[in-house]
Amino acid sequence: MSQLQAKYLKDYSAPDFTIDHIQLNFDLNEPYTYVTAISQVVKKNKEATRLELDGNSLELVSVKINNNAVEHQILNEKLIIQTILDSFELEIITKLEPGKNTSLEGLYLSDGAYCTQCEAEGFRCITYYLDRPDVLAKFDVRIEADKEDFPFLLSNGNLLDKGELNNGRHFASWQDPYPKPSYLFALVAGDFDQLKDSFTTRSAREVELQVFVDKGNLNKANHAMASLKKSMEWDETRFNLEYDLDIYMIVAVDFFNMGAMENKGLNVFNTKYVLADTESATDQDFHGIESVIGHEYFHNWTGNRVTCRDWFQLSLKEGLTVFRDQEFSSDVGSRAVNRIHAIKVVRNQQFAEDAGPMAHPIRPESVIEMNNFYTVTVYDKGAEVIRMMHTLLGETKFQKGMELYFKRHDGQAVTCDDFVSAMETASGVDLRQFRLWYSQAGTPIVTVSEEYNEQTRVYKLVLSQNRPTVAGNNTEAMHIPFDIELIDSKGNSLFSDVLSFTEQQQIFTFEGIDSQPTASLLQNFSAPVKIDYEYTADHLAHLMRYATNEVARWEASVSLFSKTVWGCVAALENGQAMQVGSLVQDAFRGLILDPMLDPALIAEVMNLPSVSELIEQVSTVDLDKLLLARQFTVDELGVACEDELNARYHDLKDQDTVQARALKNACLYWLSRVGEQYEALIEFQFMHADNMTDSLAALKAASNGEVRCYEVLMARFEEKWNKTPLVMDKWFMLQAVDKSEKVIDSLKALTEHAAFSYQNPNRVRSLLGTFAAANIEQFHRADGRGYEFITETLKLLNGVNPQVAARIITPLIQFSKFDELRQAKIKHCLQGLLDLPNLSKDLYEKVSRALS
Ligand code: B3K
Ligand code: ZN
Repeated sequence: MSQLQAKYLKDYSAPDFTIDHIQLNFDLNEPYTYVTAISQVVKKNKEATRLELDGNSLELVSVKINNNAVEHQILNEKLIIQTILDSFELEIITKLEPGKNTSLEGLYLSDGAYCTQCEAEGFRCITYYLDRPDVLAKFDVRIEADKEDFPFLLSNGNLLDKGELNNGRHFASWQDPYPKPSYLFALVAGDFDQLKDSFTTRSAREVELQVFVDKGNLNKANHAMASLKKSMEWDETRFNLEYDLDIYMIVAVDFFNMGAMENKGLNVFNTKYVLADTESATDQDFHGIESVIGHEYFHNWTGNRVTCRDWFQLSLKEGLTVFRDQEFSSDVGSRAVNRIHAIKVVRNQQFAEDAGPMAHPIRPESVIEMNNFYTVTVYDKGAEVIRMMHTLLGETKFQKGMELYFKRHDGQAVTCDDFVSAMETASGVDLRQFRLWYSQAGTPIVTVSEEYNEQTRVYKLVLSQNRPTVAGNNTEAMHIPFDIELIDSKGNSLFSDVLSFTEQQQIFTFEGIDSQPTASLLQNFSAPVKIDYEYTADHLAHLMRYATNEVARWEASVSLFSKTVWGCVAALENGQAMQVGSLVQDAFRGLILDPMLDPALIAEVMNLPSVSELIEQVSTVDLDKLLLARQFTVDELGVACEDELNARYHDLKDQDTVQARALKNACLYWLSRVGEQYEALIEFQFMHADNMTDSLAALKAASNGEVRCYEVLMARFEEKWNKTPLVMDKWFMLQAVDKSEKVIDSLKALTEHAAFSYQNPNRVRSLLGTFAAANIEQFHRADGRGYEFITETLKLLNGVNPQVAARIITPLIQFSKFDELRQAKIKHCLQGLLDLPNLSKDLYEKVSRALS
């Protein structure tokens, strides 16, 4: 039971002992692998006599201190040794069964290759250790394995030695010169295709670059390699940061719990974020690869060179590194489109987390299972917090802050507060109040009202802030950078700047304003808050046309669409007919044909807020009415804009750019429901597509329009791709969002599909995760079968892979906005999980929080 107890940030204390060097020897064998760990332990607290080493599901073979067997005990998975020595050599031998490890944490086999995942606390599944990020040691690693099956033996740092052994075995020795916490350790052993290249840093050091992929996939590794080189160059130019080892390796594996892992010099990646060619991967996949490769690379400084003191500080590295990867994508691509994507993640997923049982500040204060805190709050809201500092300081001072941060803390394990202090000292900007963003959870709501006086020509904006109480600590007013533009009736910009909103209520006065202006509020999503302001449709249409900021124009369209949908919901409630006014139709018509706008941005606007995005805007929802109202609005707009959609589609159809494809396919999607006549267009695009972006878009349109050829196209697609797992994931995802009643039965049948496996996280997320997260209609069906189906899945996954289970459960615990009947059905399912005799900590933490 003690395993299920929370740990608290306030209880942090520095370790009594540290380890400054470890020699790790792996004797890789099936079914048993032996690991010998020889650590140099140093006592830090003179009073301490009890060394407690973390472990998890380990079989201990032996323990020695200075080469002598030593008395020890194992208590709650920890190895405990009493000692009076100030420093000593500790040798521990453990015995592992990687082939049986389906949790994909620690050492496991992925398709016949050994690999590791240690963050957050997976190293303790390999050996007993001080498995905490503030213990930094130099690692030497020696790997032995069969040469034929495992020709590549990889670990962190530089290769020191390799050679042949008896019985067809061989070895390799690696040395990482940079002290690191155990979570950054990695080992890979397997047979791969290898893509090699090199990068010359700006101080003229030659770095060897290697990407390892499953045999036969070499031609799909080029984009990953190009992305790596782009990232290295960008970090030098924008952040003045150079790579620090002679070699950088990326290994792609198909069995992986998340996107990728930034192990020092040896990143391990989910194949999804490495493998791509135009035939099998979409433009979006290409973009995702570039951004994740960038993210992991950027961790080398923000995460590895300077790491976290404890796991509560996770946002120190993740928020900052997400900010860096977002800036990278924006500098090398469209800033507006990238910003819109980031805003959507925060609004739809992070706000939902804030409103649910797992709400936590970006620096959490209590944790049961650390893996549960790799969240949109820590990552994406964390990045918004860094972005706000960037807004308040400006690029130059922000970079000075970064420089000071590295100067002070290179080689250390530090806190979020250390980061803010560096920013503060270097810039001279007072960030005392700003620090509340690290400790207060929940989404602040900014209520906006305005006053205009024609006589005095004074316009006033009154802002007040409300903070939801999460864990009773959100009592202080926060520092909110509030970006606005004031626009006159002719569309001229009158004022544009970031207001520093720091009080509970604050009035901002603008003089010399000739007529009532239209305000564009919280431009660029300058803070992760919600706005409470009654926009009129005219106001929004004006902003859609005239706001200087592209993101603000997108924002206005989102609000206009949402307002229309909610208007339809109200009509349904009052027994009136739903209506989509001509103003809205005209606004969208104008937009589709706008020759001045980046087509990708228009596509973004046409990607209308989903049901879950709409739910985020209200505190309770009548789901059935919302579904009807949204579909009605979408269909009306499609019919109203048919000519424009059709024209734009044909205009773009032969253009070979990412932007053109994005808009063309957005048009096809809208047209798919306009009438049967578009079935042929969809089918034609599918049959003639020479790239995955277009074929998948045709399938999505076919599914959305419920056209007759859908099943035939899906069958063709399956036939063509059934041996390519990443493409089958796309097919599984389409199956999962099928809105028809029979979907649950189909999904059950698909779990028997040859390409599906409960042990593979990508497959599970595509088929089952997508159903829970994106098929609102069927997951939330009134009879509760959607909940039951996912609960059954979770019971199964609880034993196979708790981390994956704990990700998939998210939509099931975010129920507070739904009606009582649905809530009761969900709670019943959650109770069933809580009653499981062997419920993992991962699920326990989420389920118990949801039910309490
Ligand atoms: N740091 C890893 C995530 C580890 C998740 C552990 N459950 C990838 C990343 O954020 O770059
Ligand atoms: Zn990261």
